[in-house]
Amino acid sequence: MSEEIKKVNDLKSMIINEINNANDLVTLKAVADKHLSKKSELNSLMSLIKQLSGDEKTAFGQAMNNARKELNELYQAKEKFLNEAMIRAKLEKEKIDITLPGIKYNVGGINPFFKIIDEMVDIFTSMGYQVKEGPDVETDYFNFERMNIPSNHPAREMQDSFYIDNNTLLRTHTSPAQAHAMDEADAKPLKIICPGKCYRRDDDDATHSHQFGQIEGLVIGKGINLGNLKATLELFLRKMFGEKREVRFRSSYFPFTEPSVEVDISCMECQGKGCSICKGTGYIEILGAGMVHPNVLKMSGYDPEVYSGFAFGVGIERVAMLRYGIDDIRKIYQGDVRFVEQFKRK
Ligand code: FA5
Repeated sequence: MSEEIKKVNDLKSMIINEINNANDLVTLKAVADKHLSKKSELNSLMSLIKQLSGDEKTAFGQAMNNARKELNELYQAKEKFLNEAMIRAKLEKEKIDITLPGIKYNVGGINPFFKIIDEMVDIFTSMGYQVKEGPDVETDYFNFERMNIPSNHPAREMQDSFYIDNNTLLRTHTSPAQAHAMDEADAKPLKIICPGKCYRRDDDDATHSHQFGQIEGLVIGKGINLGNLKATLELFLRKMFGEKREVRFRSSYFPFTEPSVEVDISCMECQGKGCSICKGTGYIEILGAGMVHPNVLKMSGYDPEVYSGFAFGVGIERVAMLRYGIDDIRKIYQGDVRFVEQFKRK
């Protein structure tokens, strides 16, 4: 064996050792970069061929080719082996014991406040209403002036309020959302509901809270009349409370509607006989409504000689109380899971 071929074989043996000793893919790649690349020491031995004679050249060339082939095959086999070993180790680590019991996630209930909003939105959208929302923080102008309640009007006192500054307050009812919607509608017909929160300095008791929800409704068009309002509310009340519940319409007063009505439902606790919750009346009031006052129409850019409309404001918690037999409004806000769990998702 020529000295040149011996050099090739010695180097080959050394590289085989290095490949065999590489126990991870990073080390193996480093060995390949060093010994199997174009500029490797093994390839540089090719320059020895110049000093060899004919037959020796052939033998040397063969030895070089065999060395390259053998080393490449060994490298590929080792790479495959290490890859498989890595996957095996990963699988072993991530092994799942399918016989273990699963983790049980408790599904919570939905607060009846939101259940009623969803149900009312379903009922009214099925009648062609669109849902709009107004801001919780209102200006005096939208909360009162645009609702035909000027600064000296006694109706302001009934909604004694939380002010942020002289001109800004937490809205006392969802009715100002009417004015925003009418401004946006640009004197065109409207059919909307606006769910949201309201705030008043009311003393908290079984049926009153300083923070409560309302759903405002507003329909404006040509020839809209009180009969339309009554039919709409009756349909809503029947869908919400069923056929058997007593419903009472009373005439009332709101500065922004004329004529005005209020609607009561027979008390869930005493079925109309009179108890402490309904304060002996047998009924609980759930909404105020009426025909939109001509002044409100005018302030919102509608000609009251051409357009008319009706509006209503329904108390969300009161509907929830009457619907589910909740005897105290405060239970809706207390966050007691035992209470909310009774209103499981279907
Ligand atoms: C109003 O707020 C009028 N904006 C309703 C309206 C809209 C009339 C459109 C005409 C046209 P009232 O103050 O009566 O009206 O409140 C309406 C409903 O909100 C009540 O029937 C009641 O269900 C609910 N509500 C009022 N105050 C409270 C309170 N402190 N706690 C819980 N619910 C309340």
